[in-house]
Amino acid sequence: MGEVSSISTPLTEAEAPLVEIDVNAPLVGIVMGSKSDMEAMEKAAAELEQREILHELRVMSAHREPDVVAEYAKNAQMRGLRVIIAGAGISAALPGAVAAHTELPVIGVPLSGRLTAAGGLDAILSIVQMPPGVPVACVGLDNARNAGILAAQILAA
Ligand code: RP5
Repeated sequence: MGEVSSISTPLTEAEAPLVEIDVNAPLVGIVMGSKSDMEAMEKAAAELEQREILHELRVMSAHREPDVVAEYAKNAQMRGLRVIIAGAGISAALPGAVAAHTELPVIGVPLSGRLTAAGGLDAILSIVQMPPGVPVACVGLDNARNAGILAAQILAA
């Protein structure tokens, strides 16, 4: 385990859980529905790398491993993550499934791939058409680079 931040002034209720967060903890979680998404999603990681923003890459499927996704999203804020980037193709439920379990901003990346219908429109609509009250930001098709830049902008705001 790495260094732990310390605060000498009294903490508010909201600040209290933060003292345990490892200072080397990732700020951005990059998740994707399949290993086959990795090549596209690494472009988000490259943008964060360039800006020296700590991040992690994980593969987890909303449909094949729903419990893993729920657990990851529920623990994300407590682990120190501030933004989650989620990429998926076809019936791209992952960004929405993550957003259902966290109040952190979620950026969805619709991916085209070998199984896509309508050239990626399937994933675009799956990610964009979230129900009111559960937002997911959506970048362009296969544009994980923009997700990395947007995550950096959110962190800088
Ligand atoms: C989606 O299904 C994944 O995000 C991926 O884009 C697509 C195909 O997955 P694989 O069959 O390659 O694992 O859930």
